[in-house]
Amino acid sequence: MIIVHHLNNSRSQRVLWLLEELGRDYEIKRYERDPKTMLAPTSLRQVHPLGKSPVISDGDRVIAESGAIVEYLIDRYGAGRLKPAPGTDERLLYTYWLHYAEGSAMSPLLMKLVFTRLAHAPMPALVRPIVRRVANRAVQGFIDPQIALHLDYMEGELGKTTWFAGKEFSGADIQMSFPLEAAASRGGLDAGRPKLWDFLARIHARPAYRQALDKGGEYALLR
Ligand SMILES: N[C@@H](CCC(=O)N[C@@H](CS)C(=O)NCC(=O)O)C(=O)O
Repeated sequence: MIIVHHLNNSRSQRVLWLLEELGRDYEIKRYERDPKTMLAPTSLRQVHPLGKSPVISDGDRVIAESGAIVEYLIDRYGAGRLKPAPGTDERLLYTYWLHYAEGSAMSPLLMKLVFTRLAHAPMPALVRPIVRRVANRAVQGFIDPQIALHLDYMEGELGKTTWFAGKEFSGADIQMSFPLEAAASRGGLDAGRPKLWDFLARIHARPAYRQALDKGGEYALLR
């Protein structure tokens, strides 16, 4: 039985969605973020030393890192679905976006989250204006332009194909959902990028996506 170690409001929502698309049975083991630090509970480190989500177990195997999980589940249980045929241009796109989501797109979004929190963190009054100034300069001078660069790029690429890896929906779209939902919720995805909004509307309309939401519980990224 596949067990998904599921942290609330996290990337593991993607894994639930994928399992629903694949029609696999699975069990959810739930973990709650610390409301102040937003970190996962240390009990998750008993499953994998980093204690991050998602992590799954499948028999004796423990697999972490969402891209690796998506690849593993599709290779093992997809029966040829949700990934383009080997050797095709679409397959190369699939591999590219599977890596790009966490390797490139998420970096500036995470930086934005950290620097924005830093600017509003409790701190001695004396240093507050300096810290806020530095944080705001980092966001305005570097992070926001980087996010815009990535969003423009993704908008352009989705203008060429229906889904990220071509005409067919694939695991690459599931992997790409998280940076786009994060950008929609807090990272500058504005109305000037209609292809990306249309992508989000199309994935949110998928029955498997809705079923995963019902099972996973609160997913504040959608707000
Ligand atoms: N690149 C990793 C990122 C894993 C990650 O940072 N997960 C977040 C949840 S979205 C987490 O576990 N945060 C809580 C913590 O760091 O304690 C992946 O895609 O699996």
